[in-house]
Amino acid sequence: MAHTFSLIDPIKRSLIIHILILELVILSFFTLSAYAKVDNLSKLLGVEESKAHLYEAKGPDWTCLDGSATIPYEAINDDFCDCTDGSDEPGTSACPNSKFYCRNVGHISSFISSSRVNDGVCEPECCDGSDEYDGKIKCPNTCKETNAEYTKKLKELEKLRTQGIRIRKEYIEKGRKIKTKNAAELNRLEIELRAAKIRVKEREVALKKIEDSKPDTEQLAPKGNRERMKKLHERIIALKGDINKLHEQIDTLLSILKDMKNNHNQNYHDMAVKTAIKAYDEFLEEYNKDMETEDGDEVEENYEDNYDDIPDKEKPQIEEPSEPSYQERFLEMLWEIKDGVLELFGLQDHKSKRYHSSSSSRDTPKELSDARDAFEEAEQEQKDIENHIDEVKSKLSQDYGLEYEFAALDNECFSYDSGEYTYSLCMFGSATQKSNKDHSSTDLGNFAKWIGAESSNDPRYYTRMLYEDGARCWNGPARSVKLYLECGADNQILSVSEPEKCEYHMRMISPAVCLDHNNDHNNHNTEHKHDEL
Ligand code: MAN
Repeated sequence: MAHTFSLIDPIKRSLIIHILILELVILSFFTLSAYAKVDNLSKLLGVEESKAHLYEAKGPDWTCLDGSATIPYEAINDDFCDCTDGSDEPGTSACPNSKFYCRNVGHISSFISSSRVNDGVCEPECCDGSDEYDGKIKCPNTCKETNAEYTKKLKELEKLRTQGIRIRKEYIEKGRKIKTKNAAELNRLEIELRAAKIRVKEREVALKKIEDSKPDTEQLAPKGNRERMKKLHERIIALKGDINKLHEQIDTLLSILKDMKNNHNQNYHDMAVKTAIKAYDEFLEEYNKDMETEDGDEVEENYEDNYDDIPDKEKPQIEEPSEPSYQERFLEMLWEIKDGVLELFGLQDHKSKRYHSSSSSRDTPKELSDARDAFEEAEQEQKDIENHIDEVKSKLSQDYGLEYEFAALDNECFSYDSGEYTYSLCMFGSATQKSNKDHSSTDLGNFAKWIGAESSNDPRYYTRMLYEDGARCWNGPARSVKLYLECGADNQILSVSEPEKCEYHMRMISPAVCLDHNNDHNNHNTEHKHDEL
């Protein structure tokens, strides 16, 4: 090689030497500037643009952003955690609490936990691939594609929002009509109520007049006895049906308690469970004894027959009821047990209709009984109107949202199948959880209030509903539901979870919450808001 080189003429040789020197100078210049660049970059690795100035070298030392320590400037991003806030290691995974910033040029920048830096996984949040820079794997820059997909999704969402806004306007219109209709209905009912009250008064006077003109003895005509017997007979058959139903319900409750006794966790010394099992054992002993002797107390089968077919002499004699009979007391007791047990298990949503002996079917002459019926009918009419008025008033006082948009959804029910349960929720009504296995239903509560924000002037106020006072949880609170509403083109429950025992969260989309931000009209201070009727 040296030999070959020596053969080149001196001018050419000197030219080659100059070129080589020049190349060396250029190369070392670029190498040095690249080093400087890498070095500078490495200090800024994982730092967001707005905080870059905090990482500028202002001397040999650098102070952690929380002031917890002063370290050599070189120690930034040296893969060793020096600051308690992790601010010295924004670009490495050395500090457990620091965040790595992905610039994601061409898409939206984001942060990931620094522990995910150089972990061998291309994080989807870092479409620029900057989270994996140690060379172990290569993450391609997908920001262009990610952004195109994101923009497409945004457009679809925007389309749904536009649809939602349009439907919400329809809801508002519907709400306005419902409000007007209810107000008119209330007016009409109040007029009807005045007329009904007059009718009651009139019929009361007419009845009194007839009652005053009849001697007491006439009020118990023998011919009425047959009627009364017939009614009693029908009543006994109905009561027998009630008894059978109660037996079935007692059997259901006993099987629930039996399951609890057999399947409860014996290692978990829950006093409430132990007490319940003890009470169950005691009850069972008494109950079995009662059941053995019960056969004799059965209502005779021939009561099922048509009363008119029973020969007169076999018909029981009528006596005026004084003290409640054994049967009445027994039934009363059974109803109380049933109410108590159902209440204990949170299954009681309304008080059962109790058996009450009635004296309204006294034997009366036709004129008197007609007058009494007419009076009772008028009284019932008045009560019905009053109940109807209460219903309409409660609807009129319901908070149906910023622009009455939720009135259109009043009593609309939606459900969601989670696999184990089917959840149902009726707007402004009740929520339930139904087992997909045994179809037993659990009350999750009734609508109580809006809880999206402190004040109803805040637009978020009408984005969250609370349903409460559901069936009590075993050793826990009464069940309740928080319904989170998001804008969507239709009404749909998207998910149900139970983050705390017996406290359920439902996510739902609805056009009712699609506010048109370009239109001030549906911002908080609207003219329609809560105008009193
Ligand atoms: C039932 C359901 C559950 C709830 C438990 C509490 O199984 O209502 O959602 O967690 O009761 O015991």
